[in-house]
Amino acid sequence: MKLLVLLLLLIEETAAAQLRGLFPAMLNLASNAEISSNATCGDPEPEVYCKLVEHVPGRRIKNPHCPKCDANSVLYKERHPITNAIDGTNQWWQSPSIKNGRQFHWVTITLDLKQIFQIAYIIIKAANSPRPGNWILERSLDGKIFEPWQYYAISDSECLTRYNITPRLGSPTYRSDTEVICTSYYSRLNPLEHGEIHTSLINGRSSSADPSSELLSFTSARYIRLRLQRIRTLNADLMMLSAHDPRDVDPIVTRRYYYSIKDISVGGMCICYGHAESCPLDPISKKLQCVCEHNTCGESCNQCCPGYHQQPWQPGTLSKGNTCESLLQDYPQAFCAV
Ligand SMILES: [Ca+2]
Repeated sequence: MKLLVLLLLLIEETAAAQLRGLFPAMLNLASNAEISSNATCGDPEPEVYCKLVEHVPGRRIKNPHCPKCDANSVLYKERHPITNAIDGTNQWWQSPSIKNGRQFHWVTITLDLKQIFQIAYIIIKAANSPRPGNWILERSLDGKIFEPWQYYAISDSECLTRYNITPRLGSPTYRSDTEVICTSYYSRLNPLEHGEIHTSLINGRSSSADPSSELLSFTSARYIRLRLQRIRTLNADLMMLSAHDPRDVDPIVTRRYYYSIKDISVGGMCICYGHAESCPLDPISKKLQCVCEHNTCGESCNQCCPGYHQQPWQPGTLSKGNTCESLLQDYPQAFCAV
């Protein structure tokens, strides 16, 4: 009797797996990415910087200390390479301060995930500076053509003036699967250190519960780019910095303005079109590879295996397995045989 119950449960489980799509686990894809930036503090020359938090009126600290960054230092604490943004420790990346010139408002960081994934969210954590002010989060499949995922601006009015997009007020929301919004929510001055930026690409969109093909395509990326375009400054310094070349302004002011990033996490998964729940590293290709089920084949389980073409291939969804069925026997008969 017990054996029969177990057998029935097994059949039920198998049937349920046929009924719904299979999805691999979400991973932090940043930890295996290649990351690069076009500017880093202390490269090529050592430079001194000060922390903004030690210079805010009312919070003035008696003896602010202004450390040195030096990309070639033997001391790891003086080096702030971009790899610090994905190393899983509290070490951080830092950009040159605007003491070096106005051009250091514009800094680009690129992550290469080395294959195309479906990206669900990106979390960026600042280190010893406020979060970036104006910037664009972009994605690309080929590393050549980049498209925006989201715009961030110092104020709602800068969404319009800089990016020509009506600002989404308050905490970000999305009206469609592929809407690209502009938000000032994550560019606020406070906190002055260790602020976070949470960007959701799937949750909160129309078809997030059972993603549409538009949403799947919108969230597909191999390359992720952060185009930083304006450092957040204290309002008290804004006028002076707008009116003058930063190199003519007292370095006491300008050396406290730079970007810093302690961590970038990219939550995403292999694209297996709802037909694999496992996606291990292939030792030969060095890529994550879907273990296709539902009688599917192909690199992304994107076709029916030979001999299983009774119906055309369809992606598995949260509600439907869309298993490829054999030409020789159909499923009800297979279950009767068990
Ligand atoms: Ca880190």
